[in-house]
Amino acid sequence: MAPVDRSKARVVVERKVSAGGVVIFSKSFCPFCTQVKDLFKDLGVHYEVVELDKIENGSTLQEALLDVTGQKTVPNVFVNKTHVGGCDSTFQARANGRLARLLAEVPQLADQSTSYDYDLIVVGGGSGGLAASKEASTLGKKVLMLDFVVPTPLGATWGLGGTCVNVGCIPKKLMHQAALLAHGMDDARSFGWEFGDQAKHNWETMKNGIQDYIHSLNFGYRVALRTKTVTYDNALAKFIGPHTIKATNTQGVESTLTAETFVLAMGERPRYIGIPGDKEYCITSDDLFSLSYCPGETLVVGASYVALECAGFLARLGLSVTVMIRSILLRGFDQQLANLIGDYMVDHCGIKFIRQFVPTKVEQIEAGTPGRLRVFGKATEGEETYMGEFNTVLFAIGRDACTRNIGLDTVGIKVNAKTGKIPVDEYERTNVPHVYAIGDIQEGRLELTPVAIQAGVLLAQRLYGGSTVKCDYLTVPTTVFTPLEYGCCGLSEERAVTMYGEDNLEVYHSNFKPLEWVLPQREPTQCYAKIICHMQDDERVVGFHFLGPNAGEVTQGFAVAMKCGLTKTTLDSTIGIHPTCAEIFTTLSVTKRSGHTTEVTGC
Ligand code: FAD
Ligand code: NA7
Repeated sequence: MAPVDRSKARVVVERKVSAGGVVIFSKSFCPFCTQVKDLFKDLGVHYEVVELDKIENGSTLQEALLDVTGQKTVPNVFVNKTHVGGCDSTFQARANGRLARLLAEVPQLADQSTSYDYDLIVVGGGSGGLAASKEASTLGKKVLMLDFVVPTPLGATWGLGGTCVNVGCIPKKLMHQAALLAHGMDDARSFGWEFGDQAKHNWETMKNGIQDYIHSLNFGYRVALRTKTVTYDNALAKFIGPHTIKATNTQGVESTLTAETFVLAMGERPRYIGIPGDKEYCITSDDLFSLSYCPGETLVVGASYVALECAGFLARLGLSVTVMIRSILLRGFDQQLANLIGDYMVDHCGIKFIRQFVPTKVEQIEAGTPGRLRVFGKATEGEETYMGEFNTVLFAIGRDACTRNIGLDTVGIKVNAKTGKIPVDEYERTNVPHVYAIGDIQEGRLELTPVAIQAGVLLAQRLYGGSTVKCDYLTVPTTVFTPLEYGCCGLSEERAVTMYGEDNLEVYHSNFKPLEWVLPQREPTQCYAKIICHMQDDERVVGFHFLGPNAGEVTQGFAVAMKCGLTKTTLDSTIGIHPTCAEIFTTLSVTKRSGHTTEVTGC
């Protein structure tokens, strides 16, 4: 470079900066400059460096930098034409996400897609991650999926497939089935079956059968990924740059991988309450389904669906079960139905409820399989008190999104500080343009397997298949697999009243008696059906609630109808299938407003 005066040097500086990208004015011997260069290297970001001590006009350029930026020292860093500053400012920008945002706007980085290792890296191999990976690969993209399970405090771990397959829906439904069989055996005698007095349940046989099935699913997912040519690595992912991930495998071996686009699908893990003894002696659903011994007398802490489902099947397997409830049952669900479920669990399953209590301390009396634990608790407004002895304490008090300590701040991805969830828009976009989030880590969305799968498939189709179809998060059906199952779709009565006002709603309801219950003489008042209709909208069904056998099977079809705009008139004109439980919805005539009885009459 020929000698220049200060004003010309200023033009040189401005021209370099206006070219965009990352420009570092540096001195080759300066350790702070080295730190900044290393940072961009780690981030996998290309940068242009001007070593002021190595060029003829270095000192004049440094004067010009002072004119342009007010900073004379080096390093002096610009990203995408924006002045970032020196070493401290650059690291600060990295920590607070400003750097990630600026880098995301650098066009030349986006253009470097061919130099990335993968088109797409998916973090998490559960319901959402598997679906997105396979679909993206089918659409011709080079995909890497990373999945890693951090063992529970008691050491439980599992294979590919995420929560649903290993420690969620699948083992839960199979244990629920074991419980239903117990009930079926009680009923069988009324239908003429004769067998010995004592039916005995073997936990180990059930657990082994379920675990064998899960292992076959783990294997099936690996094969499916191979068939779809998705590269799979059993490794923990951590962002170290906007497009760069460090993957640490089970042997502790690290690799650095880059991709143009990322889909985050890390799911959630059970929360611990943070009282003495919780992590040492207590279990969560992550431990329960692979527990090598029968849990014995169990205290379940929590009142949401995971807590009540586990309490339900353990009780029906013959165990003494107590549920400690902080406030209400099934927050977010229709409270009338939630309380009917609770009544049934107490009256017909022998489950004890301790209401308005929280645990404060768990002590081990003796180790064993199971051992014995002493539990202390307190009324939500009271002093600590001794609650009793149990073999097992199961916490089901919510789940935390796996979004912490994995470098999301490095990329500048916004996370709700309170919930740990990632806010996304209707296209599953995070605040960082090339990073998407699906499944349980999304803020404000239903935490259900089919929701994660649907979002994953549709996202891949939009990214790589030219589709514009978005995931419809409304009117999602679900079922709580408590001993008496509860299926619902749309709004709870409370929510409907808040949204539309009580006067604008007509609620139709009825008890019903499954024919299968007649011979065993089970009480007819327990099963219940309710629909909530919006009067001004042609009595459109905005809430559907079913408490009875096979609730999932019943609810699924009605959910389809609701998507098609189901109205009360359509239900009335539909001919039922007799004799079934679901037919009750074709004959609902009693409104809540009327106050008339909902008792079952006739067949
Ligand atoms: P997950 O399936 O949780 O998968 C996330 C994966 O990412 C995990 O394997 C995790 O270990 C991995 N991971 C996390 N961090 C990293 C990282 N940094 N690097 C690499 N890998 C990482 N839903 C239903 O629809 N029906 C049910 O009946 C039902 N029952 C349930 C019962 C229980 C007891 C529980 C706990 C859940 C249940 N669910 C049910 C919910 C369902 O399991 C979840 O909604 C679903 O699994 C969410 O899928 P996901 O892809 O978001 O996450
Ligand atoms: P949820 O749905 O978050 O519910 C948590 C339950 O635990 C709920 O009943 C809470 O009572 C109770 N809770 C929360 N914190 C405490 C403390 N500190 N002490 C006592 N009780 C407490 O959690 P789940 O695990 O059942 O399900 C989470 C997701 O996992 C679900 O959506 C599925 O996708 C699977 P509260 O009503 O707040 O008083």
